[in-house]
Amino acid sequence: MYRSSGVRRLVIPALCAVLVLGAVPGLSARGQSESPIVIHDAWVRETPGDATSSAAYFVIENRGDVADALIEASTPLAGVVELHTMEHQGGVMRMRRVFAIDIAAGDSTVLEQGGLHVMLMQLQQPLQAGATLPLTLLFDSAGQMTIDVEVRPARSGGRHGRN
Ligand SMILES: [Cu+2]
Repeated sequence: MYRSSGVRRLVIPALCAVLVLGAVPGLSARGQSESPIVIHDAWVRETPGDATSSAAYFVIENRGDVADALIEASTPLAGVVELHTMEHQGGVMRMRRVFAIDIAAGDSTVLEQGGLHVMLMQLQQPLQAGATLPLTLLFDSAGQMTIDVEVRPARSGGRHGRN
């Protein structure tokens, strides 16, 4: 309200210029998928009983020419969200926090059960299959995006058919 329209006029064309430059390789017709980062097959595990933690999985595709990294994730439904990986430690698989998940240029990185995942803790409500959870992802280069993540039963894999 207090901002003069003059300032807005300067800011908006500048943003558009950045978005258009970013879109040159893909030349999206509707101009809404400017990001070189594309998320596929996003799902989050249903929570059994009164569990308050879960994990989200998806494939991150980097269609751009520069390497990128997922550095942060958040959702209003969880108090704490961390990036995790799984690794062997003395014969036991343990989760370990990581601070970046790299996606090479022109490549994809898979977050899946038994590997990289987005850990959701302090969930404020149970996650029931069929619901969706908004997940905001912050990339080092591509910036922020929010995706809808489908809640699926715990036993299903990340790549089962959808209907
Ligand atoms: Cu974890």
